Amino acid sequence: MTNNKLFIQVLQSKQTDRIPFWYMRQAGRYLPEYMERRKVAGSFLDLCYSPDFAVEVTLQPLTRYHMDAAILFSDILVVPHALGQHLEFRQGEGPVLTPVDEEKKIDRLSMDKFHAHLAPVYETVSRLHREIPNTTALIGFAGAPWTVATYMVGGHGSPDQAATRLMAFQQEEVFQKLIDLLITATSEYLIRQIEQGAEVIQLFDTWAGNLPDDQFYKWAVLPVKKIIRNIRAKYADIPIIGFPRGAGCRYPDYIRETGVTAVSIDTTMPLDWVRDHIQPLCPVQGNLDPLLLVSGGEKMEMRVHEILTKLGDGPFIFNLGHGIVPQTPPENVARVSEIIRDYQKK
Ligand code: 1CP
Repeated sequence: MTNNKLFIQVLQSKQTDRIPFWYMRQAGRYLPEYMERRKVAGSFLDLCYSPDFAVEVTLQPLTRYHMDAAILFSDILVVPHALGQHLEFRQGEGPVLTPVDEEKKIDRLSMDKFHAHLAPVYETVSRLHREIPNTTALIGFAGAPWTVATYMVGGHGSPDQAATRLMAFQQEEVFQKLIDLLITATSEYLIRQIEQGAEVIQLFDTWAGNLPDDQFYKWAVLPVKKIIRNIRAKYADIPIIGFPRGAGCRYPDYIRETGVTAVSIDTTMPLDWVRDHIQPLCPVQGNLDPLLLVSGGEKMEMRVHEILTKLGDGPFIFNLGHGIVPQTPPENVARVSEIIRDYQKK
């Protein structure tokens, strides 16, 4: 049976008349209606764990821009939170966790209350499944184990993930234990999202690019491969998009080894190279620089056209190369959406 959702058709490598689009972090602080809701909800985590608010915030960008996909409003760090790690989001500081950097701290993490803790997220997925327009696809997501581990071990975001890379060298077996726990937790978490109606899964590996070769294979490729195997044992046909940000020339190996359905490419990837070396392997999603979406104007429009011309023969989904940033003018998002919608395939 043909799926009537454009986004899913492209993930099945089918020809489409129009290029589907959505934006990573399409819900969030650049939207005044989000800030309004966030104030009422209290903290960011309250927003994530309140199905009423989370559903509303997920739908806000769709009301404005009619993307082809909605992404569940949550965060990659609800997984460590549900495993028992302390987590808060401080104003202007981002996430703060109590570091899990020794074996005894890893041993204290547990799956016992995991699904009970995440029940509101499952509820949000289930409601979204019922409420989104019938031509819009619903994306569920999680962080890939490596990226989630960088926050768990370091206790916060960092530009070089040094604490975690060091742990992977100095206490490899202990670190492997943490990654194994994340493989189990993430697989179960995503399977539940699919049960509740997520039609596509995206795995965010924001910090994969900082890993040297052998480490990239060990911590970015293998864990994702195992998660995909676990999911596909239950849901053989579910499309899974990988985002190994910064993988560079390792994208093709990542695709072949992990078994992802499609990849999200970051801003650094040369379009000609992507067309010649990645699109023959799988559908591609990307890769406008989020800062061009801030600056707008002719430069932004020219780049959008260039991306569409070079990758638009497909299979292709228009997106950014990383998430929307808070200072983005909403009218620039409207303009890019309009250009993509008007773009006619040759
Ligand atoms: O309101 C606020 O102040 C919170 C800002 C915010 C938002 C809106 C955070 C904190 N997370 C989110 C939502 C979010 N995070 C989504 C929702 C769906 C959507 O796309 O609309 C998704 C998919 C994420 C994923 C996420 N969280 C990633 C992976 C993708 C990426 O952007 O690299 C990462 C690394 C995080 C961690 C995180 N959460 C929030 C912040 C500020 C950060 C980054 C911290 C850092 O820079 O290290």
